[in-house]
Amino acid sequence: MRFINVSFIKSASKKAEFILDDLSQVAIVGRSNVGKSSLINMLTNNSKMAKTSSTPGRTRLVNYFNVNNQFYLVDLPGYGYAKASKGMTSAWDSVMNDYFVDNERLKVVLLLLDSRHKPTDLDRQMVDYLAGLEIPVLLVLTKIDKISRSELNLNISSISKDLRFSRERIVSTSVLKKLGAVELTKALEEFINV
Ligand SMILES: Nc1nc2c(ncn2[C@@H]2O[C@H](COP(=O)(O)OP(=O)(O)O)[C@@H](O)[C@H]2O)c(=O)[nH]1
Ligand SMILES: [Mg+2]
Repeated sequence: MRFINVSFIKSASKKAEFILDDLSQVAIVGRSNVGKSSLINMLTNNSKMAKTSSTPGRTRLVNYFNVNNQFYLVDLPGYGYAKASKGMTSAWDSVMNDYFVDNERLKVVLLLLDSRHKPTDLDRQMVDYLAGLEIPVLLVLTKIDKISRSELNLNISSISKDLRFSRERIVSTSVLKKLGAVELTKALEEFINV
């Protein structure tokens, strides 16, 4: 499968606006700035497909991209946004909860982690939350161009142990060096019928 025909469909700010048609969904989550929008741009070969961090407004929304009429790639709001007030955080929680709970269309979540850092408490909470809902997760390590291969290997081991993910469910990527798109697409195909 390749991301050939991709189009932005809509942004939803609440449950009533979610897309509920028959297509499968693949969601992308991770803390703000981890590289969600950049990864979407890389997968779709379009540097403008998902806006990057310069437009924070859109990062509060659930953004739907139709891929080849085969599934939706769903860009979810980043967590741990430094400037978010407490009220903002719980609004985030409730939209996310509405999105994840009883969502039969959702086949897998791509949880992005910065390859340079240890998972944060919020990352861990997200992993536990998704596990509790029995939603399959692939861990996507971002920005691997910023570390050496040996550092990457060490970090993969520790993240794998720390979050109890087998290495087969961890994919390393770099938007800058265009690495990991093929591996990630292959991993995705295990979860959606394309
Ligand atoms: N060096 C490097 N920078 C990246 C990579 N992916 C994203 N970035 C940068 O990280 C910042 C945040 O990326 P963005 O995609 O907006 O993150 P988002 O908030 O998760 O959507 C931007 O300045 C990107 O250019 C990568 O693979 N390598
Ligand atoms: Mg973004």
